[in-house]
Amino acid sequence: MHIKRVELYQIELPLVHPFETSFGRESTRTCILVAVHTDDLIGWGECVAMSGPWYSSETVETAWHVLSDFLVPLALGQTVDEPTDVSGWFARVRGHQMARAALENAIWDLAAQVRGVSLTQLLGGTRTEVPVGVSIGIEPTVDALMNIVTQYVDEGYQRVKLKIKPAWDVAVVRAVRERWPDLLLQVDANSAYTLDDVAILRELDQFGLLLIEQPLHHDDIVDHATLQTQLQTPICLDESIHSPDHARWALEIGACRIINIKVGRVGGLSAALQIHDLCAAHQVPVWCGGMLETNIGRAVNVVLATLPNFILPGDISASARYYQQDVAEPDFVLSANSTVAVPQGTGIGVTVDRERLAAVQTRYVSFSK
Ligand code: NPQ
Ligand code: MG
Repeated sequence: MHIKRVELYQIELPLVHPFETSFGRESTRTCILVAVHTDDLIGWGECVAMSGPWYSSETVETAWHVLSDFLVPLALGQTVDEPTDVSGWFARVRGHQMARAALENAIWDLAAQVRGVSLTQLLGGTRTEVPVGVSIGIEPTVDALMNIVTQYVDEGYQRVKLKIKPAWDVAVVRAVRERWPDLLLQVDANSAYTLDDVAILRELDQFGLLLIEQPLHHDDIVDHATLQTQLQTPICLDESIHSPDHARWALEIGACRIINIKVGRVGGLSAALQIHDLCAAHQVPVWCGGMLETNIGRAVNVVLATLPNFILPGDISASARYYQQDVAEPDFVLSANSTVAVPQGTGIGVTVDRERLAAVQTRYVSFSK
């Protein structure tokens, strides 16, 4: 494959329902789509950075800059056959995982198309459907939260994740657990607690949670290792794990018993595959996290979740959970057994709706060589 052109599209999609976490509340999703052109094919990737530096230090603006000024120039003109070579091009670039992932993933899409296979086949995935769950944000009242959980359970989701933060934790989890004693349930604090809050976090042990996600500092593994010795419930790390090395360090010191893999957070599919294999070697289960992706990023998440160590349901909800109309089709829909079907087409298996893309596009640039 010869990379002759790269386009960046900044898009804005209204969320069907505001999404609140311990770091803030979002009503629209701004993100960047990357299109990589060879002579006759286009590969698509999604940059999951938020509009502000609230989940991680990356933003749409930092990604637009690093892609335009550093990563795209390193890719333009390259001839590549193995998509695992791409991360080597970016080796000198420090950080900016989400920007790198968008470009690398577009080349994975191309690599599968060139071979006439689905990305699942290229990765060696074996599943035709993957178990999924739903991530539910913080609501104004417990009643409002209970109504939303009821809605999703009635839709068929068999795993629920609740966002928590101090003073929105034990009481909320208790209410949900008492109403649905057998529901697969987990919580995500997005780093809202410190080791001073151990007593509160230990109270969560009574609810039979699958995991407690990222309770402490977004860049910590040492305090999480200390906390894990005091909790029955497995700690799952998200924000702290932004490379295969971070995964290795976390496993070596016992900072977590589960890892949430997000292809954007860790720098691309190559890194995600390395973390999947490392965790499998340590008998540590993983699941696929979500960043409110469009169907382009969602397709990659579904494909990743077909790998054998993706044992727990992912935050890969149906497309309609976030957007009234997506930029790519077909939508992912929830099946009766709380799964979504794996795309069967070549590449990532979804097609960009050019009319919809034009309607939601707020910025564009094209680079050629
Ligand atoms: C998490 N995702 O697991 C992230 C948090 C998150 C599904 O909980 C815009 C873009 C808003 C990305 C809100 C889920 C977001 C976002 C929350 C990511 O921690
Ligand atoms: Mg998380």
